[in-house]
Amino acid sequence: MAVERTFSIIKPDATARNLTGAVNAVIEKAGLRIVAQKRVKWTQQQAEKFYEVHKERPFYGDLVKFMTSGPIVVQVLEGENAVKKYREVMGATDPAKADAGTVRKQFAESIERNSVHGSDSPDNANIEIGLNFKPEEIVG
Ligand code: 3AN
Repeated sequence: MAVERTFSIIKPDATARNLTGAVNAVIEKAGLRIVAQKRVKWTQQQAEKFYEVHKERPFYGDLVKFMTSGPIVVQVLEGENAVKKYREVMGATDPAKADAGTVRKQFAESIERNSVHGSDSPDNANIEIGLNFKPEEIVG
């Protein structure tokens, strides 16, 4: 199995409730290494670009508004099968459907305010990392 990287966001609902450390504890306990991390506030343009694939979905406008409503923590996570592993650590998009012990089961407020984002494929991980980090900001 190859060591892989994935892109993660700790969303505004989680930073607002001081949960950055609690989310990071779940990530690290699962064996994923946080090899880059910074706290930022996205502009509307950055959020629109990041969520472009959801442009036609009814929740797109609200999602962009939410993701620009406060600080977020963007991260690069590294480990064996990191993309799939982090999806498991996050749990289902809808926290009501998320398994026990997952980040979303423990912390998410709703399907929109669901505390974390993780890339859904290695190709998208590379794209999302490239949108948010310079290569020298990632220290593996
Ligand atoms: P995931 O984040 O689990 O990959 P996606 O990619 O389908 O889920 O959705 C991206 C984000 O859009 C979600 N994290 C969530 O914040 C929001 N979202 C998805 N589905 C809905 C929905 N039905 N209503 C409101 N927001 C949604």
